[in-house]
Amino acid sequence: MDKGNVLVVGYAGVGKSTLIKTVLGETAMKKPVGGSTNQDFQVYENPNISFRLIDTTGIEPGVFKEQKAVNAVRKWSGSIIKAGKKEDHISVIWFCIDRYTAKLFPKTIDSFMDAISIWKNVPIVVVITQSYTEEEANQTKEIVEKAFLSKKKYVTRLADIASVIAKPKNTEDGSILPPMGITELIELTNNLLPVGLQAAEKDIARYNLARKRAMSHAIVSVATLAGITVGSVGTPVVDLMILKPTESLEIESIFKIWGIKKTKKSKELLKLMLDIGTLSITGKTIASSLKLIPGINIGAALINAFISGTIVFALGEASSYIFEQIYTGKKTINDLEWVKKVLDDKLTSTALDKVTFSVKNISKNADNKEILEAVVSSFSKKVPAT
Ligand SMILES: Nc1nc2c(ncn2[C@@H]2O[C@H](COP(=O)(O)OP(=O)(O)OP(=O)(O)O)[C@@H](O)[C@H]2O)c(=O)[nH]1
Ligand SMILES: [Mg+2]
Repeated sequence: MDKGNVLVVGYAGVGKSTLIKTVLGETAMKKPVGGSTNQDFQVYENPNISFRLIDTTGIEPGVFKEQKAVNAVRKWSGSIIKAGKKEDHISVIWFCIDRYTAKLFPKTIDSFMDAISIWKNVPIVVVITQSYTEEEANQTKEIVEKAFLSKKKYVTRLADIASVIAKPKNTEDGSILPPMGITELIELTNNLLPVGLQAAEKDIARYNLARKRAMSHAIVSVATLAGITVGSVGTPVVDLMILKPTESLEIESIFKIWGIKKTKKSKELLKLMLDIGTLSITGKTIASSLKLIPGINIGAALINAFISGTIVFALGEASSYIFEQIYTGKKTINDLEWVKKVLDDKLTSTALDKVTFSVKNISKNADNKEILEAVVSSFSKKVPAT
């Protein structure tokens, strides 16, 4: 399929590459496409989406470097035009900015517009990255709008302002801020492409389903790591109630990804899921069955960390599945019996088998990352029948 090209520019370190990875997926990021040897302009694509993303080296604040970055974009754009290949032309520009660099924007908008001046009528989307609170996002938005309003010729170029979080963030108080705004950015970018390049609505919907799935997995990883940390206690038996806050954040964050409306019914559903998550499987059951396995030579803290990680992981995977089924309309929010069954299956029998099978592969002095890997790989492996 013919694709649009989106040039991703902005200040250094605001999260351009991270955003591209979330929009296109890890695998797309492994290898840039095309024969370009220019390290400052890397082209990435995913075969299933209507546009490529061109990652650029960030603009360092500071006069000399800024001018250098401006010249680099001008020169590169000029070379694209000169080469005369229409399929390489830029169709949309994402300008990435975060709450810190926003303060510099009014002073740098002229250089920025100068850098992209070759792409005369190309729409610009300002992407506010790492947009953790609405208040910060709004302040940033206001600065951006004002700067674009400062000159008549700039006003018409600003097509939209989008706020995103590209990667879940763990805060110090232990909460999880889920990714957001990604599928919306994909949709609005598709709509800005020349009509011939736009993907059909159903293709975009299918693609965004895959993105939501990937973002759910990212949350499950972050939450599992938190569960491993919390659960790493040296007592013979782990009290699973200590995982409740982590599990609650995990379920809530995944719920947000799927954009299901928060109603009385959905709150009930979340509560049910959390209750099953903390109660259906007891640490005692797992811990005592572990003792029956010959050849386990890791300490109680590691065993507990692994059990905790497994439970948070299994709950997260089950939640992702449940919310996806509801989002796609295959199940409804009223299907509580079905929800119970999914959770029971995933948490009780499956988790127990996986724990007892994989715990043997953990080394004596494993760190939390190694335990996370063991948890994840135990779920991707088939457990042999015993
Ligand atoms: N948690 C979280 N971290 C982010 C997010 N976006 C960026 N980061 C982090 O911010 C740092 C910089 O992100 P990059 O994606 O490398 O930024 P960049 O704009 O490509 O930087 P340059 O290529 O140097 O211009 C990395 O440590 C990222 O992990 C986000 O949405 N959430
Ligand atoms: Mg980068």
